[in-house]
Amino acid sequence: MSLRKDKEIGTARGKILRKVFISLVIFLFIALSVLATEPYDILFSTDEDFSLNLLRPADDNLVYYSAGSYDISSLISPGTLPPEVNIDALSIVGANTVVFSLDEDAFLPGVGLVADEDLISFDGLNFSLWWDGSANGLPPEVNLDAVHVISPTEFLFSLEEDAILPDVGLVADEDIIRFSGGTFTMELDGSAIGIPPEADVDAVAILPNTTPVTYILSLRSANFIDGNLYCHSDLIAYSVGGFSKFFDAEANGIPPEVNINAVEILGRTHVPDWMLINR
Ligand SMILES: [Ca+2]
Ligand SMILES: [Ca+2]
Ligand SMILES: [Ca+2]
Ligand SMILES: [Ca+2]
Repeated sequence: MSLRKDKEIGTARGKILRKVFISLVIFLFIALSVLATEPYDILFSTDEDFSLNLLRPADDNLVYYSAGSYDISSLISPGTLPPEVNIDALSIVGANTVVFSLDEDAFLPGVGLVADEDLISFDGLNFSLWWDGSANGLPPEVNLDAVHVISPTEFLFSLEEDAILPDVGLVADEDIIRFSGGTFTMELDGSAIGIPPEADVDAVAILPNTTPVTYILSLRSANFIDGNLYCHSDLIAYSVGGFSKFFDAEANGIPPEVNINAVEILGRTHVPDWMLINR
């Protein structure tokens, strides 16, 4: 084979490699852009009543955040719950149906006494006892302070106090536990992944359609994780890659004294059918 032919083949190979490389760069750029711009809406509740522009959200309201603006959600309209109760955990489980928990035992219309470790559902008309905490093995003295429903029979939760649970044993208030098919398992061992033992996780959700799974967490009080300070209203993303700030509530107008104590994340483009809601 002549030197010239060798050169031609080399040049052709170089061109192909360059094209492959450029295509790869373009593909990665598009993939990363899609990831970065995936629009999410946030539904949350706070530990206290507060003022936000013209809104006056109460601790038993759900606040809806979308593209820089806030509204009080009509999923549980103001005045639906007794004014003395505080929602401390929330998840969307179906068309207009919210599963939530309260931070103290209370009487609810149509249900009667519900405990702070129970999960209650509201479909826009009626309250029902969705999951009876103590009947399923939670010590009655603990408070369930975070929930994320994965399917009608499986959910993640956290407790406000350290406690001993069936199947898993001692769980801490920064841990996330999975309840599935009647069995408790450790989903996220908080201190093992770097959350300080003195911190309490008070809200949990899962970012829709993420692989590996990305959890969204909030803390009850400000703490350092991996050298970064997260305050009580921050939403923190956690996946195998580590922790990052997902939503800075204070930078988005929430008064610094207000703690976000319940959260749900809604993907605008990839919401599972069973989670579709009218907002
Ligand atoms: Ca609340
Ligand atoms: Ca509760
Ligand atoms: Ca907790
Ligand atoms: Ca919090």
